[in-house]
Amino acid sequence: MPSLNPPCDGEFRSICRVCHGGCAARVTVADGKVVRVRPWPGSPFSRGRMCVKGLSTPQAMHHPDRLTRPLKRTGARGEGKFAPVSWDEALADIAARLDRFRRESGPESVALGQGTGRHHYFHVIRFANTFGTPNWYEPGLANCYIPRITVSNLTYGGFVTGDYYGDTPPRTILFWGHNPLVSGPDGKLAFPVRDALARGAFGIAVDPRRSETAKRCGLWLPIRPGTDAALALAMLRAVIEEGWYDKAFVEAYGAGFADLRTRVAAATPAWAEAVTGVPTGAMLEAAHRYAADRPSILDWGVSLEQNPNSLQTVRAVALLRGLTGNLDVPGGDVFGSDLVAAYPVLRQALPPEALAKRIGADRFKLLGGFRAFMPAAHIPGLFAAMRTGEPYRVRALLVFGNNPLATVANTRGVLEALKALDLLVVADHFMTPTAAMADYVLPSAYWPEIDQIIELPFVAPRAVFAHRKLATVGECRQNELILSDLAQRLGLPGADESLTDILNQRLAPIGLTFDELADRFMVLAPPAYHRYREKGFRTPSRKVELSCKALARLGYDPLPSFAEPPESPVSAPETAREYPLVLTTGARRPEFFHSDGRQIASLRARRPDPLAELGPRTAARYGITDGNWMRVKSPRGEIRMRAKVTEDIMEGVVSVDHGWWFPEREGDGFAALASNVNVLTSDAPPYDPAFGSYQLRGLLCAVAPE
Ligand SMILES: Nc1nc2c(c(=O)[nH]1)N[C@H]1C(S)=C(S)[C@@H](COP(=O)(O)OP(=O)(O)OC[C@H]3O[C@@H](n4cnc5c(=O)[nH]c(N)nc54)[C@H](O)[C@@H]3O)O[C@H]1N2
Ligand SMILES: Nc1nc2c(c(=O)[nH]1)N[C@H]1C(S)=C(S)[C@@H](COP(=O)(O)OP(=O)(O)OC[C@H]3O[C@@H](n4cnc5c(=O)[nH]c(N)nc54)[C@H](O)[C@@H]3O)O[C@H]1N2
Ligand code: SF4
Ligand SMILES: [Mo]
Repeated sequence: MPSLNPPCDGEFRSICRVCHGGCAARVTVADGKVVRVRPWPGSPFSRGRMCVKGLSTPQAMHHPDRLTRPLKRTGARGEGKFAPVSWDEALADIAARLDRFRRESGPESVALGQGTGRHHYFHVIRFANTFGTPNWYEPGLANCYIPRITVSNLTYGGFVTGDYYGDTPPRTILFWGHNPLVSGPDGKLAFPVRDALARGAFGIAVDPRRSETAKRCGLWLPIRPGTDAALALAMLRAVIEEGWYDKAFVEAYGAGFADLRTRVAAATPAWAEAVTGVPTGAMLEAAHRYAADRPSILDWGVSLEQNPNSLQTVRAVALLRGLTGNLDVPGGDVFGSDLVAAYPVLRQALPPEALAKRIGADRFKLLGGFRAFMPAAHIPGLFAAMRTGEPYRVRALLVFGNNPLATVANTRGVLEALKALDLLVVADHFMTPTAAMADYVLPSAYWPEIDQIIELPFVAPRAVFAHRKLATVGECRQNELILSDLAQRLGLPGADESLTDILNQRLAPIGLTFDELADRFMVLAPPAYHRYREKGFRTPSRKVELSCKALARLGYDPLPSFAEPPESPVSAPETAREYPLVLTTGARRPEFFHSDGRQIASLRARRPDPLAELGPRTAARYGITDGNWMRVKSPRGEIRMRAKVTEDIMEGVVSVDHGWWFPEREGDGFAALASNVNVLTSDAPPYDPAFGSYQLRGLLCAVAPE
């Protein structure tokens, strides 16, 4: 493993990974401690800026509550009593137990869980594959990013992100269920988006809230949560019937135009207005500008995926790019340039009979089947298996950087599942509600404490960066190294390969070793456009699949459609009598990354309490006043939030923060259920038929003052 960079004023270039953004940073190390983190100006993605989360890294790394030694449970499960143990003792015992479960109940009885987009992502998959278990999960996947990636691959042969970096600026940016000025890291960073709007791009925001991004847009389309597919179908229809689509492009590169035209014929603006609440005029202006005032970026978010019609919702929105030719053009949405090799996840090590046992794979073919982009287990089924032993026992769960008690739907069900396990191991930076349930809690490294490479933007990369271990706090270890140690103890395939070997393999296509890239810090690919003109798109038809044959072959609808959310005022009027408001959850906040960061004083001071946003008329009707505590209830449970009464949200909609727990209330189980929005959500069917997505946006709720 390479040692520290030669000291240079005690400052090193690195890449912030508090979120999955990747802002370039200058890290000051003194006496082995990270004392300061500031932006590094040379990255085209972060442009000399960082956010409050990244800048607070030294506070987090040297926080008095940080886990610095492995801990073993001494009390009853969940009692929160632990004693320090050595790494050797912890890992020897964990390995011995995993080996026993593997022999007694099959490798599929061991599951792995991980958080979103962390540096160790592919190493967790590698461990699962070589151990022989098909059951790993990440709480996003079915509900985050995988639908967007998979649909892009099926529709135009690759994932695309906005070209915020070239010489041609976008003229129009359509932000759909996405608030990148706050959440930017999904796919790109907030800063270039902010710059593009400041330089005059016309923004359009489809969002029930007038979000930070919507406030900088020329047009806001307030939408009833969960109805995005209806709006997209109507915009597709308008683009076709008004003749705003790019005729030359569609003729040369569109497959299935006539079928799509027939499918969207009934999606009139009046119908869509009745379903979505978006006024017809705004809807048509948005469609016209996106199609005609080019180049245009369509910047989409996770809202499109957190519903049981995620495949067709994402498809409907994706097709706007295909009809308007805003693909692979300067200032539009562009493909990446694969600079480096894929992470060797050793997929071939997983035997076919194990594949067949992956929970949910038989039903959700684009989440867990062989056509899936990154095949994973279906979370509701996996947690049910832990609770019930059906279809087989899942006895152990190893969790790396994930807090399912905060971030997975149906918190009470998750709690029961964790209680039923024979072994729960959690690697994290802090004791969390999930870690407090564990048999072993392992102290993990922060980003300045690890060696890794990162490609940006995610999944459509144009650059690769290296970050190198600069310091170590206590006995904290990088997750990849914890997994490699376990792999060696278990004698798994590939266990002899070091992390440096793996990174060197990945970098071979650009002719650099990890050490060499670490010295250079970043390698950028030159911009590339119009690549389809040579060989077409990377789809079976070599065209943009407006009607998608591959979906039809898998048994899914090749054309997009709308389905009313299963729990809505329209589809569940009985429930709506008691729960008359529409609930949406999880809109991101600048201070926190999901359930992370509540113990960092500077961040918590900016946002001390969990908020529920609602409009003034809605608040008045239920006696709720701004700044006071209130109750939010759903058919599943009840939580306590602080009311934020604001004009910047559609009346009748309540938007509730997610990820809340209270590190300061350790003696009280961190009050893990008190303000946790996933107490209100459900992991019960229906699910999206292709991805298994469940509903987190567009449910029903009621509110009351406290
Ligand atoms: N209701 C509702 N639920 C949601 C969502 C929503 O919008 N609404 N969003 C969903 C989405 S899109 C996602 S992606 C998930 C996210 O869900 P998670 O990935 O579970 O979220 P985090 O809270 O970021 O991560 C959990 C833990 O990772 C730890 N951690 C951070 N970095 C590292 C590291 O490098 N190593 C280790 N070992 N630990 C680390 C943090 O301390 C934290 O305790 O939540 C989902 N849940
Ligand atoms: N600061 C910060 N940044 C983050 C994260 C974080 O936790 N904190 N998480 C990261 C992760 S894993 C993800 S997935 C991304 C998510 O980031 P985004 O994709 O931007 O998603 P959100 O911020 O959750 O929601 C975006 C907007 O959708 C609106 N919305 C809610 N329901 C609906 C709906 O049904 N339809 C429409 N059209 N809009 C709706 C919300 O009001 C919100 O303003 O952020 C990433 N970046
Ligand atoms: S946006 Fe993400 S990567 Fe950038 S400074 Fe903030 S936390 Fe770090
Ligand atoms: Mo996510």
